[in-house]
Amino acid sequence: FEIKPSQLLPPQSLNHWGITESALLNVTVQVCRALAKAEGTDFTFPTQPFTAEGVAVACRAPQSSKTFSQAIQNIKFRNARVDIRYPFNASFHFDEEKFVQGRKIITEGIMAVKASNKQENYELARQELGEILHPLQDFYSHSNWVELGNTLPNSNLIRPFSSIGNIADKSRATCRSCDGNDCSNNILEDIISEQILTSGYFGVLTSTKPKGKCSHGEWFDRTSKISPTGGINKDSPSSSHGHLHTQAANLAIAATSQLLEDIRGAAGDRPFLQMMGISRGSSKALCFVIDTTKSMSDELDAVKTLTSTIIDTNVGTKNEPSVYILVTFNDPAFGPLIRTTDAAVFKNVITSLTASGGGDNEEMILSGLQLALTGAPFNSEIFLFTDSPAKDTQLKSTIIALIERTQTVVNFLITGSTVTKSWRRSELQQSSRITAAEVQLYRDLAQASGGQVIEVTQGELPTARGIITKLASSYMVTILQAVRSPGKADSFSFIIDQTVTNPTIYITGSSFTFTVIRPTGESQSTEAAGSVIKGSVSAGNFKILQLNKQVGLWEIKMVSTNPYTVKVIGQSAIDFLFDFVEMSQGPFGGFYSLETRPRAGTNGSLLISVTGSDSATVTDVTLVESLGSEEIKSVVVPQGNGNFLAQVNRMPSAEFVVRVMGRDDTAASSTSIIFQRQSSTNFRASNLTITADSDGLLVPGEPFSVPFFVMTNGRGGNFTIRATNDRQFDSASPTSLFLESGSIANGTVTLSAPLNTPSGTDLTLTIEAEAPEGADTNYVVLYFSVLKMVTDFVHPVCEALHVQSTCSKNCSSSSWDLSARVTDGADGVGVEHLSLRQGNGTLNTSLEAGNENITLVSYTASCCSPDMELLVVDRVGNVGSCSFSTGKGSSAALSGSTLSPFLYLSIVALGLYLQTELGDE
Ligand SMILES: *[C@@H]1O[C@H](CO)[C@@H](O)[C@H](O)[C@H]1NC(C)=O
Ligand SMILES: *[C@@H]1O[C@H](CO)[C@@H](O)[C@H](O)[C@H]1NC(C)=O
Ligand SMILES: *[C@@H]1O[C@H](CO)[C@@H](O)[C@H](O)[C@H]1NC(C)=O
Ligand SMILES: *[C@@H]1O[C@H](CO)[C@@H](O)[C@H](O)[C@H]1NC(C)=O
Ligand SMILES: *[C@@H]1O[C@H](CO)[C@@H](O)[C@H](O)[C@H]1NC(C)=O
Ligand SMILES: *[C@@H]1O[C@H](CO)[C@@H](O)[C@H](O)[C@H]1NC(C)=O
Ligand SMILES: *[C@@H]1O[C@H](CO)[C@@H](O)[C@H](O)[C@H]1NC(C)=O
Ligand SMILES: [Ca+2]
Ligand SMILES: [Ca+2]
Ligand SMILES: [Ca+2]
Repeated sequence: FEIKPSQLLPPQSLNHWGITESALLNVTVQVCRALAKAEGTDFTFPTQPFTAEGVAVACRAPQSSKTFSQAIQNIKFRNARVDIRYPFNASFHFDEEKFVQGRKIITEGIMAVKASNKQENYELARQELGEILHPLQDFYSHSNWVELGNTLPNSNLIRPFSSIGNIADKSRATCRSCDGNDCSNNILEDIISEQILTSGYFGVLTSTKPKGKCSHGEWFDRTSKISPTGGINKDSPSSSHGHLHTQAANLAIAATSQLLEDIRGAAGDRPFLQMMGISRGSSKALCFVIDTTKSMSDELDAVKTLTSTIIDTNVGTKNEPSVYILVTFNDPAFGPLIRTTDAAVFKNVITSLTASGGGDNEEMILSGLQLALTGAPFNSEIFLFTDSPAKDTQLKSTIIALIERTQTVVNFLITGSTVTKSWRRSELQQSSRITAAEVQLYRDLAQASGGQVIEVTQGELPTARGIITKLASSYMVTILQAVRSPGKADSFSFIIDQTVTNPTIYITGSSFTFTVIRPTGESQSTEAAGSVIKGSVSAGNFKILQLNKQVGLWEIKMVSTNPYTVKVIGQSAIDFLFDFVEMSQGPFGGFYSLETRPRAGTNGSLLISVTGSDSATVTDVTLVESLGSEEIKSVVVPQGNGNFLAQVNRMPSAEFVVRVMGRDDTAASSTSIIFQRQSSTNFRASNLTITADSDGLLVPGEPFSVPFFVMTNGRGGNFTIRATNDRQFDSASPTSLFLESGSIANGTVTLSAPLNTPSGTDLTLTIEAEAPEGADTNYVVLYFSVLKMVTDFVHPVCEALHVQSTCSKNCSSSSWDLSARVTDGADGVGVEHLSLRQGNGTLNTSLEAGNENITLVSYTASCCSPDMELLVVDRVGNVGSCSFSTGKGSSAALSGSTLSPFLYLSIVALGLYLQTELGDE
């Protein structure tokens, strides 16, 4: 299928984006419906066609619509990237009869997705998932599966070691030349009648096509110009076999749904939804990075109280974090990252923290922060507590790269700084350990991320609770954010729209005055409650002003000679997400999202999606210089499905933020909503280009190479290279590369994971290139998954031992029960979990005495629930399913081996339905 945007394709054309989105929305709806049923709550299907917003609402998780959209977007980008990265590798597209090789990519990838989900590395799971959906979908477009008359997907593409079909011999002719432009009859009759599977050859070299084989077809494919001419692809309605495009696309959607069902079976419903960015409470993670060195003894108690209170306040509410994350750091130790969805577990971890060690005054702060940035979901809000300067300042540029890449916000809560010292001289005399110059590092990092540096005394720490709770709450949106360093008088305007609640201004700095002017013209310069300001909180270097809501254009005037930051936030469902994208120069066109800084001094594009409203549109996208007032406007082109491409003639030369203006003409409101939102993250462009291949899986104990390329449009010279990974795995790479302006240099990072690294572990590798004298830097951030060789590809099986039923005509007065054995076979890795997919009876499991490889299952249900389906997953994620039933209307009492003819046992695995009559057991 195509990866070009759908507006460049003929009408009714489905591309990889649309196919992927349909299946993701479809399966997510199925999962939410099943969960609602299991929980006994109502479920209303969203209206067709499904949208992320509609599905999030049906899943009772409207607050997750942004993270859900983002998950879908990531998977789609990763899918499309396959055409950009490997346009000519036939295995990734099921071209050239590479069926076995294509299937291998899919089945290995499925194992990686399952292993990543098991470790709750959802970001990585999405990446892997996108990559394998591409070949899976291409099978239906590039092979003759549809022409063979198949109306169901080929389930064996997601199962290793099964028959994909009757694959044509290398020497067997499969096509004849097309009749002019008419290719509808070019597959040979014997191929069709004998149900032989083939696929088209594709490439710029005609010599790659063996005699008599079909071609892919269309302009880029030279092989289709030699006999047999023409092609068989169904990529779009105008392709050689375009008349079968819709059928192929629908099969691709069904096949994608089937693969997702398999992932769901292995993960379980809730974790599957988490992979999709949908959680019950808030869509946000709560992420703390805490200094546990001795000097924190006093503060640590305050930090514990603070964090415990935040956890308690939010448990069970809409603001309950989707996941809790903690990284502690000391010196020289830091980490590990602790990640849990269980508030009680998290609180225990926090309350058991103790302060000790650390030696000198400087601590491993950035190392701890690096772990948090790589382990937290994208767009998280991190809170770092310390009283010390950083020892590992060499990580600064790596941290900035990770901030830009993940669009995560980092907030520092600093006790014992000189700012607070001047406030409470006596109290801090003995505990002051951090100078203004040292705090500057934190300011730089916070500023890059759009976060705050809050300097307070230990006694003021509880005041920070409100800030944390607010920043980590659902629906929090940034409306404006600006920094002036050095400080100067300036004014900032912003729009508060109808959807925004609790509009609030955060100011950090010292010795400033402000004036806030609301749309109707009243102004206020004091923080006491008044007509403009509803209330305020101040402590240390920060001030929070809560505004009396009024819709329209506001202004804040600041006067200060010291550096300051102004941030306007509020709560609203309407928000946006975006990626820097480039158009591929490859054969298939299409966007790809940058894993690096965008190019400086040239044109650039951003793909923007509005979230939280199906009717909202983007009207203006502006790149605003962070420290100054330069603004670069873009041309906005709608792409359909709530996506907008914003193109600028030139990327800003200084740091910038992305400001989006839009409107929403909802039926509910007579006036349209005009809204303003802004990225928290500050971005930079670069004259350096750095690319790296980020594919493949890391096998523990085996060296893994990551080749990378660096190019500069700026001055040449010796460029510093830094390759950092967040797991402290052994790694080797060049430390510098010589580059002439306009030339390309290459290097390789070699990594190796220790033998005992568990499958599903994620590894984040940041490769940075820095121009001479630090004039410019660029980076590429790569995510890898560790996967031990999987040898067990067989799902567990069930065997019914005993079924007994007293079912009578009146089902509610009778019940049935079942006992069964479940095993993963002698060579299997063992059963990991069992769950009920269908049936509302009671399930009990135990291990057979003396044989831990056998799980005994007993199940009792009312005769009104005559069917049950058991899902059985082994330790590497192979999913088996067994269905049992008493049969409707069956009234015979059953016992022992006298089984009702209605009773059957079936084993369904990965879509293959195998039904076995038990009557003759
Ligand atoms: C295509 O990709 C597969 C899987 O990564 C790889 O094993 C194979 O060597 C590649 N083929 C070519 C021709 O590069
Ligand atoms: C939607 O997903 C379900 C499984 O979750 C699958 O049975 C069904 O075929 C899918 N629908 C389409 C249109 O692919
Ligand atoms: C950017 O400029 C190049 C030429 O310099 C042009 O080929 C390309 O189409 C432009 N891209 C966009 C998105 O305008
Ligand atoms: C890129 O190079 C141009 C000219 O060589 C220079 O003016 C500009 O500052 C550089 N940009 C960055 C981000 O280094
Ligand atoms: C770059 O480094 C190499 C070796 O470290 C050195 O020989 C060379 O002179 C350097 N070139 C420049 C332009 O600094
Ligand atoms: C990498 O650079 C070396 C020279 O340093 C060159 O021989 C090699 O071909 C380059 N590799 C690639 C893949 O471009
Ligand atoms: C069926 O059984 C239930 C429970 O024993 C009883 O309440 C109900 O009246 C019975 N219904 C009929 C139609 O016999
Ligand atoms: Ca310390
Ligand atoms: Ca220390
Ligand atoms: Ca197994």
